[in-house]
Amino acid sequence: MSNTLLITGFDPFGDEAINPSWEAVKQLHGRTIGHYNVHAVQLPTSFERAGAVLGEAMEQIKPDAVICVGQAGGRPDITLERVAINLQDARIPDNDGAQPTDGAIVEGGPVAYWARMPLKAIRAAVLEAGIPCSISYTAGTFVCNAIFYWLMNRLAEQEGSEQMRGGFIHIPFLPVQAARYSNMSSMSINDVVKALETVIVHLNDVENTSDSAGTLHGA
Ligand code: PCA
Repeated sequence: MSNTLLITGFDPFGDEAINPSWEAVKQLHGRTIGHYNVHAVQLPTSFERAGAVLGEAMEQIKPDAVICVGQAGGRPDITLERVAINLQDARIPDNDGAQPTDGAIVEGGPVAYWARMPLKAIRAAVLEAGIPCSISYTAGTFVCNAIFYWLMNRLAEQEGSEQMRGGFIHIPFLPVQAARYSNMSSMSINDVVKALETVIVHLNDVENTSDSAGTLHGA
């Protein structure tokens, strides 16, 4: 079987000179991992442009699955996002200087979409590989949540994509970024790449619904 997987990373934003999501996904470009030929594309950290660039890439590549990856500075582990919400509310300007507050991503769209990945089975596989990983119930309200919502909305509306896998993964800072702060979490690029490889290999696993990923704190 030869399927195509589109994986995206973002360009640097805010005070950062690099974005670990792009540093990691570009290492996967052109490789065959599990059942997939992997194609990596960079998205701009822009509310206005990110969806258009992703849409264009999907037209060209016609992927069988899409995973978007973004930086979540301060998070200590790989976080598999469970839900995308129809809200953009930016704490800092994006790379176009835009800072939308309190707006919908898709006017009149559903409040939220679930990820289309077996998150618990994937989490178990990533942990088994020795890499810290958890399920997250918020991708925030910045560009990452926006592209996640945009993707899931597109998969919901596009004919023939009922079975398509799609989702969003946040990753920590790399050590070189964390070194500029005090007490900041980080993860090595090798571990991030290995985690993403593991996600791809297990993308079509049967979900382990008896494995609770619940949290008391919502953190
Ligand atoms: N992280 C940001 C947007 C781009 C990125 O890598 C976010 O979490 O929204």
